Amino acid sequence: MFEALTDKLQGIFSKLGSRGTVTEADLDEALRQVRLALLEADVNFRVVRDFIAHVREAALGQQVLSSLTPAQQIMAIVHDELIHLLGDGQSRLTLASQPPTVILLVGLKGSGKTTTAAKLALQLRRSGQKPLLVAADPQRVAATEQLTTLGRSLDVPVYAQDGKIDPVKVVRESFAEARRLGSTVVIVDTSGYNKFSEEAEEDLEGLRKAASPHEVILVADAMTGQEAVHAAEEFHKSVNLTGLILTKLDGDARGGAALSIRAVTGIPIKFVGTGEKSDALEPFHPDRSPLASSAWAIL
Ligand SMILES: Nc1nc2c(ncn2[C@@H]2O[C@H](COP(=O)(O)OP(=O)(O)OP(=O)(O)O)[C@@H](O)[C@H]2O)c(=O)[nH]1
Ligand SMILES: [Mg+2]
Repeated sequence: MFEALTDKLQGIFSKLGSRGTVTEADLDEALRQVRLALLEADVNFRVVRDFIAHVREAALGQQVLSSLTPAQQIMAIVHDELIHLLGDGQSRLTLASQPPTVILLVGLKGSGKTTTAAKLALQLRRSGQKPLLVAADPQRVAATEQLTTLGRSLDVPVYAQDGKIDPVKVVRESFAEARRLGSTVVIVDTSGYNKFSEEAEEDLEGLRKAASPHEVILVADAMTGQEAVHAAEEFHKSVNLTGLILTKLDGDARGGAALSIRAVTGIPIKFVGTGEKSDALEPFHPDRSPLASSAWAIL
């Protein structure tokens, strides 16, 4: 993730760093190149515009051009702004003071919700929780079976109903099962939508009422670029997301969509998916990502 962008930024900074003095024109030229690099990495144009404006303003405001180390200080500003884009600090799952914690996973079709539900269950169990997976997707053929199989392979219980299911009923009735099993976290897998629509809004509102979730997490496929950014905004407007999980960061996603989703929604990235296997889920640390360290690499 972010490799190409990281390389480009390093190139821009090392050129700037080779100069003793930096004029305002040099700054603008470097920012023009940063802008292009971000756009090429598929960062949303509004996010790029704000990013460049902030960096320029900070650089001129802090009078870095007249300092002894202008290039370094510009890099430091870019570095801070990149971390700010990715989110300030790690964001953990909110656990309910009265278990069970209820987590609703929502998103577009094929974004990785079902896989992520299993990954989360595994991760939570490793941290001492007792997860219950709930199969509340009536759309996808064999969705229930997919989750049940994943649960079985991880030895995590799955609450599912047979036949044509009503997801709201499934969610309501899953709570009795959670009590019976002493589950501390209930993870609800929901239907994927081709695009955000009124139908999606209605379905999710029903599920939200039935589940009273502590976390509503958008599972977004980082490979789908600006489409994922747009969908994230729509989902957030309608269902009040509390967190993001970006999947498929092991693929050749340019990373820009990931950056943009977080920036346009203001919602923290809680985890990233880095593979198909159930243990390929990592907590997200904005300051440890390679992108954030790109500015430091040549200081
Ligand atoms: N490489 C990679 N593949 C992933 C990741 N997460 C999910 N996948 C794959 O993406 C495909 C879709 O995953 P699902 O979990 O079924 O997606 P979904 O959102 O539940 O799909 P629907 O229920 O149809 O909306 C599967 O082939 C997964 O193995 C990831 O982080 N990396
Ligand atoms: Mg699914």
